Amino acid sequence: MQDVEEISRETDKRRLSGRIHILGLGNVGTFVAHSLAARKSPPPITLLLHNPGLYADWLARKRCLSINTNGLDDIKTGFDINVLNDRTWYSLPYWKPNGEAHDDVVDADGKLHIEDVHEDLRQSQEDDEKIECLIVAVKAQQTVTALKSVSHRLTPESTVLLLQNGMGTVEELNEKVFPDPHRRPHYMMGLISHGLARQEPFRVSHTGVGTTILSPLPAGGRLKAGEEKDEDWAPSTKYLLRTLTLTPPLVAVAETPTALLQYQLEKLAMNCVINPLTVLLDCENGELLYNYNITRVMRLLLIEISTVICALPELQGVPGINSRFSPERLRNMAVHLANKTAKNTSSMLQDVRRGQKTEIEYMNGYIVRRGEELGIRCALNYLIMQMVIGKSDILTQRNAGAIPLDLSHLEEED
Ligand code: KPL
Repeated sequence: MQDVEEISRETDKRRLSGRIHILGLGNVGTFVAHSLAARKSPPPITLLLHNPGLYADWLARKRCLSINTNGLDDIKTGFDINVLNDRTWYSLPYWKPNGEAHDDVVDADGKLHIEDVHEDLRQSQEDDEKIECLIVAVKAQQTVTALKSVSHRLTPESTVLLLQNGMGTVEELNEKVFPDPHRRPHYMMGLISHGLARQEPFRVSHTGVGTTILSPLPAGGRLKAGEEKDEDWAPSTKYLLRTLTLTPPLVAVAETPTALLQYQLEKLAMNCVINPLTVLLDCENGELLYNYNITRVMRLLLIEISTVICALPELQGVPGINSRFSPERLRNMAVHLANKTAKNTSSMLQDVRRGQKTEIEYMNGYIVRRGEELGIRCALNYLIMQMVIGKSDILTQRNAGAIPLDLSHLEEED
């Protein structure tokens, strides 16, 4: 809490509560919440669960987040909860108002009493407390819906940190959720390279130590060429940045907006080739290698991607852009990454197999949109994007048409 006091002292603004809200509890959200809770003096944390089913999972996991490293579970508790039910957020604090912890709703053989879930929700208060710091770790394609559910709790003093794959969500949020520039929150972006794999809800395994690169965005969200002046960031932005960079498991560093943008674009270029190709060829990342035809496809896609990135107005005047984003360097990086993650099923292929919408519109779609603004036609990236959407629709329809068979009577006869 020392950070909150320091930052409040530096400004004449109202004192910050220091509370951090987290929306999206997949791998990244769970890892960040757990890391914050592992601090010597953890900030107050509220996990935002977007439906009562997720709250039931939370109770079944005994209100704990766990990170598994080298086979050992590290368990953290003490999180306050908000649950979204019928468009209203309900507050379920970790401690009851009388200071007691909640009773266990899971019996000795691990069974959840569902009536307790509903009772908890019935007894809880509506929560429309303003949010100072919000960490958003939902997928790019869910960001607008997720932010709409909390937009009434965000103010121009709030800071929203987006931690996700893909690009273009800030532009979409400005258009669809915060159209009035005077009522927008401050934005921060981040890029996580830790290896994380889901084991079950609220339990994630940390498979490789990476870094977290963070940067606030200038007002409005998009950078302008040569605009790298020392901004006086808002108190909630400074607080969130300082808290995260002082949270050891995240290995977080603060960068300038232009430096972060370049890391994001490198990651985007990798995702624009590996992810859609693994979907279309239904293969592991490593299977894209040592294949002349696929190498040609990668190279052609990267030529378009490189042309768009090198022409981006926000990067003009940045030294070394043309060599950092040359098709050759990007291809070497893609080959290296596909090799390093050879046995992985890409996140996009996992989404397609689960029948979920993919991030393609925030990957190749982003390149196509930025290309259009600059008069560069990206026919190949457009084609790849349409193929991925088409393939994922075919699979969804196929699954919807599958006839569910009730085989329980056969099991009974055995
Ligand atoms: O980031 C990835 C993803 O799957 O989204 C890669 C690097 C392609 C690893 O699978």
